Amino acid sequence: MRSKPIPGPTADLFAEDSSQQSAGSEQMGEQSYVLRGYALPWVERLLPELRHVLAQSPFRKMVTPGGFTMSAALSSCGELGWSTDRTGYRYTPLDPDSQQPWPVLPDSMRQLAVAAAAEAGFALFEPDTCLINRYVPGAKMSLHQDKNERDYAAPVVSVSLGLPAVFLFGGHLRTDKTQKVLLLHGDVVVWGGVDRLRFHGVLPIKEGVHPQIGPQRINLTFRMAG
Ligand SMILES: O=C(O)CCC(=O)C(=O)O
Repeated sequence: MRSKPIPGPTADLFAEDSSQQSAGSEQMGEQSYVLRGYALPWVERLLPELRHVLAQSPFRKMVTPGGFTMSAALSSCGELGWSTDRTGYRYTPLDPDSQQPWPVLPDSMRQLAVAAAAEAGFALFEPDTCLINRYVPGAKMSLHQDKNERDYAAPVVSVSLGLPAVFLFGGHLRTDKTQKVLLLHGDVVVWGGVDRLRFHGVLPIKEGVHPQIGPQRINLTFRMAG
């Protein structure tokens, strides 16, 4: 894939106008890419399906094993869903709130994730879970590694909708230097292979209102967990 390097740390990450979404890809690491605007052609089909998912398994606040309430609200769909409480992080086939299976992963969402993974060099990606994160202004995600999946052969595919975010992409140690990557509505980040376990996170979301998504950012993170 032909890609541009990520803009340097001196770039003004919030200076861009989200209406000027560019196409193309940027390489963050040996096997990690930002696919600019890649989700845009799917959004119109995807949003009603996402609303349907959230009507079945609404967003909820979760507590980490350390006792902190996450600032992002979460839900899931697919054969497995991710959750956390005081006893640990886990994937389960049932939504712990309803004790019903998580909503089915909608076709549009699955197709988008499979196509984005292939675009980034990961053919045959078959996600069995999509974690849905909702960030209101001020919400963030601390640096972490995605390690609850059974094996790390499959990549992580992460779709940004709504308000802009600054994504932090670090190394294999929490203390490694992070790249700051501005993610706009429709951008997709894919990381896998040698980059699969790199620390990542999201800086607090700035105030704003997105014309389609409102005063929030929704992130869809597809994984093969089981
Ligand atoms: O919201 C994002 O862009 C990243 C989400 C994330 O890191 C995660 O769900 O593990």
